[in-house]
Amino acid sequence: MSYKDKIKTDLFPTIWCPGCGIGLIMTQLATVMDDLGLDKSNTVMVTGIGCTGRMGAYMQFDSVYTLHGRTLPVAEAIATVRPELNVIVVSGDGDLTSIGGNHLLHAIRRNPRIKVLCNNNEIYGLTGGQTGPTTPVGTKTVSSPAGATFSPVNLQGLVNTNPNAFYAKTTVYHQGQMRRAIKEAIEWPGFAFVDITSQCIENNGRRIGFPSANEMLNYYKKEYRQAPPGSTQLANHQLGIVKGKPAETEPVPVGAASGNGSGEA
Ligand SMILES: Cc1ncc(C[n+]2csc(CCOP(=O)(O)OP(=O)(O)O)c2C)c(N)n1
Ligand code: SF4
Ligand SMILES: [Mg+2]
Repeated sequence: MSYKDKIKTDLFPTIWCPGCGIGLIMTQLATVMDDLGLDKSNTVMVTGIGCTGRMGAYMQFDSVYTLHGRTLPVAEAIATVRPELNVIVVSGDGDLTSIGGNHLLHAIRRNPRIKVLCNNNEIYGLTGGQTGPTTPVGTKTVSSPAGATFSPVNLQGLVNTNPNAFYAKTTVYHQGQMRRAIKEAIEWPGFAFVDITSQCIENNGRRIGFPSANEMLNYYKKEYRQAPPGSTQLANHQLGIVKGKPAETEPVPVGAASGNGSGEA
């Protein structure tokens, strides 16, 4: 088997712009799925709206293409009723942290056994490059021509509010590290979040001065550094994995313990 068997190459070329980072994420995800023996019988994907959300259509898995921002409750529902399945969410930074931000807070709190790959291009890519909650202060966008004003959300801090959760930071330049982060996330016995910095060359990169995707990738190469082994917190532009303490029991499916809705008195 090869990672290519996980991808519908017959649908190529994809709708993604040449030089977009999303394809690099798909390739590494497919490679890990191949290594771990993930296939249609044991895995389902859930994607959101945005350029990133189209990944589900290009992979050889059953997938749910949810409403904007609604990947996490859909994924939690699947993980609850089909606990034997691997549930993998692939979603944009806007989808997960803006319109889906409330779901993100509560998914982190409940520690469901779902794995989230966040394509963090620091922008709303599909809709033309508007400022989102991950856009760094000062970045010029179509909706903030003088530069984004507000501090971006701290994804690591949010995820680590649950001491059992898993957070990894990687970039599309660091392919080997990204692959390890995705693999460990899939193997983690609870909620795992992989925060992948990647380039939206068309609706972000060129506007902020990168002539091509190659320059953006070189920027990631230059700026990002591996965190020292055993780091429990990653500084800005540090790559690594911060693992909480695995939950002692498999996370209880949401709603299973209380009997709510069972109809019993
Ligand atoms: C309810 C709703 N509001 C707004 C939109 C418009 N919309 C589509 S994609 C998107 C943002 C996508 O950004 P992100 O999740 O970062 O994905 P990217 O395109 O960058 O991969 C927005 C606002 C929508 N489809 N539905
Ligand atoms: S608009 Fe940006 S995120 Fe969307 S496909 Fe093009 S480069 Fe990728
Ligand atoms: Mg985005």
